Amino acid sequence: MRLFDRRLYLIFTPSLCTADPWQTLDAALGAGVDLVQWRCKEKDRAGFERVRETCRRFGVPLIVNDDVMLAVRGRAAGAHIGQEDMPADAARKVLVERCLGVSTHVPAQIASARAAGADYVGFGPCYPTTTKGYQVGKTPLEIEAAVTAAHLAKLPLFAIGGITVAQLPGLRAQGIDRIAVCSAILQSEDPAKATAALRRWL
Ligand code: TZP
Ligand code: MG
Repeated sequence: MRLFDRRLYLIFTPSLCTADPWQTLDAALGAGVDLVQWRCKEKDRAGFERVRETCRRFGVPLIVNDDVMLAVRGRAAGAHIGQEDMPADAARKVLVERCLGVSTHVPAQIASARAAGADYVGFGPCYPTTTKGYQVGKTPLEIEAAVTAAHLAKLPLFAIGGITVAQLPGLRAQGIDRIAVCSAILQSEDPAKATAALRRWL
């Protein structure tokens, strides 16, 4: 699946939501989130089906974090894996035509993800974030090198990690036009307003 037109990726993690997760998801989708990842470390089939139904209602693709088999059996648009998860080439074989996303942390991993059959990459953490306990982000030069690597690999790149609207001018200047976020939306007092504020830059 081609994701070149997707810009604002919500890593939907119910346990991180300040308010009701389902109201938060509805608000975010209504305000411009155009790609959603189901990231839930416990097995929650009912939650998965609810997020799938919600995404379908908004016409937005759903990607499953880590669980490649759930993505296939649950007829999601695809799966997202990290460097420590199932190898990307093995995930590619299981997913067949479904979308494969890979987390990358250094530019060299972007070409490897492409070689393994990834459809897009996440790159980060761009900024320190308590969400995953990263204390150090990337330098502007590292971000620009990742943008170049993604361009050469012809892969969409989503910047991730500690991204708020305050970083968007700088990120745009470094060539970033896609972002993935958790807390900027899930922990906002007004998720629709937060989403719209991010969306204005993308
Ligand atoms: N992968 C790299 S950083 C990160 C993930 C899942 C956390 C993103 O969350 P936030 O709250 O947008 O920093
Ligand atoms: Mg993972």
